[in-house]
Amino acid sequence: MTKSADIILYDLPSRHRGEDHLSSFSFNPWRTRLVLNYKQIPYQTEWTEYPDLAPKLRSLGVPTNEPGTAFADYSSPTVRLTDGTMVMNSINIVSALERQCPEPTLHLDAELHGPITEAVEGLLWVIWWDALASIPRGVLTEKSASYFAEGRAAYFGTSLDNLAATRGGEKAWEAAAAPGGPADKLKDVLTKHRRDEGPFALGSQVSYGDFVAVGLFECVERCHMESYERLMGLNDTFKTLHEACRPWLARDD
Ligand SMILES: N[C@@H](CCC(=O)N[C@@H](CS)C(=O)NCC(=O)O)C(=O)O
Repeated sequence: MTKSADIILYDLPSRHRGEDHLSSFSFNPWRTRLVLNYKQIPYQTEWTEYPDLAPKLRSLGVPTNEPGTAFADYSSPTVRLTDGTMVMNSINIVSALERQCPEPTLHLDAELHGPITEAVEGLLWVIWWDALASIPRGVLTEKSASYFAEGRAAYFGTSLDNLAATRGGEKAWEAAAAPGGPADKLKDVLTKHRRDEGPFALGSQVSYGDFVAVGLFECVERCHMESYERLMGLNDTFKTLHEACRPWLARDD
């Protein structure tokens, strides 16, 4: 294995900030990028279009994802550590980075990322449809757009526009806001473990679980502003947490 000075992050490019400024958008890669930015670990981004992920990562010797753990056999985020080791899947990556660079810690031992991931995914699959439909149009480069639209349509059995029409809009936001529903569940898990005052799930200390939630907030903001405003409107905790993490969202490329 060849050593390299910096970690390499294989991330999916967005053109939503302009064709000449490719930037990160997708919620899973954002989890890893937040960790790298927070820990101030030197890294380079290798933009990898959706159709290029599998051939590139396969050629680098990465074993495929365990069935059911990702959208495809090969996924972003994947990183190449400085010793040449390739690590795929955001939870494996944060575990490796915590071992390699323990300070400042992201408190994986508090084990909040599991319940927060569950609550984030519970909310995501209610509110995601309008943002999802906008991704091939306003976010992805031409190379990824048709791959993404066709792949997701095959997976869901219908077009992204039809998903937005049937599952998106007002009824999605009503379902998200129902008492005891997905937004309440996420708010609960983001607040009930606080050890002291502060915007984070642990209170004043940021932990990896916060980055799981903020990955979603940042992704929705970058894909579909109207959905982002509605998402933030579901609970004040969400906006407070997102704003508290802005320093680690600044580097997006
Ligand atoms: N559980 C994985 C999920 C990764 C995942 O599914 N990433 C998506 C992008 S957000 C992906 O790379 N999809 C590839 C594809 O759809 O072909 C993780 O946390 O890293």
